[in-house]
Amino acid sequence: MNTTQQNTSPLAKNRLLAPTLLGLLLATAAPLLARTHVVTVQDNSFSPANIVIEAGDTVRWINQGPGAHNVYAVGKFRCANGCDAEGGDGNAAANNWVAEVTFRVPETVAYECQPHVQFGMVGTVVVQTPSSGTTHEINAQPDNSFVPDDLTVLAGDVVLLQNQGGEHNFRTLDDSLVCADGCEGDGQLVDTDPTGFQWENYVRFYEPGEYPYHCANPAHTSQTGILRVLSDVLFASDFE
Ligand SMILES: [Cu+2]
Repeated sequence: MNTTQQNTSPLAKNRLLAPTLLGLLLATAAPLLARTHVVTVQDNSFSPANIVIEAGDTVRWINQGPGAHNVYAVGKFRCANGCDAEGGDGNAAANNWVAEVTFRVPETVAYECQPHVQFGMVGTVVVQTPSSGTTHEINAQPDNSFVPDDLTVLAGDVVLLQNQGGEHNFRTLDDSLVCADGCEGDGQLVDTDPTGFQWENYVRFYEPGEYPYHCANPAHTSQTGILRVLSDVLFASDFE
């Protein structure tokens, strides 16, 4: 999914800048890049066992064994060599697997390693409402529209996609982002088909570009919109 994971691409734009300015930009951009949080998995604990993130962030578990471990949250995800929800193998395994789950909703998620829960191998992910950067909203409406249907944000900003009523989803033209009750590619059990559930998803957009989107409900063919993500280093072109 190219909307949340390409954290390194903004750096490429900075390559030609003077070192001092580059350092300044990197220092400024650093909080926007720290959107993947690493948890080490090792006999028989998670480290850190409790992690606080913002909705839209990703947790990456890295298994260092040597026992066979996995990460499992009832009704949400089960991952080791990939996540079950996406055709991966969530069975506990001893190899050096790396698994990622993205969280879209403020909530506290408790998880465990299935074979070692009785040894206290448990953890929590505390997902908070995003407070860094600016948060915008796109609302799927009961009248089968999106409000606003033309939104401009800066790279690094958050957009709260939410359903205010009616059977909707949110789907970009290039399928890079498909969301309803969760978003595709998050590693979680999600339902991305149009639904009347009052879904909400926080999405942080890193990649500048234009993202036309629509609701995939066949009865809502005119329910469309466009999201424009501007580079947050526009002035960099003056130095190249
Ligand atoms: Cu719709």
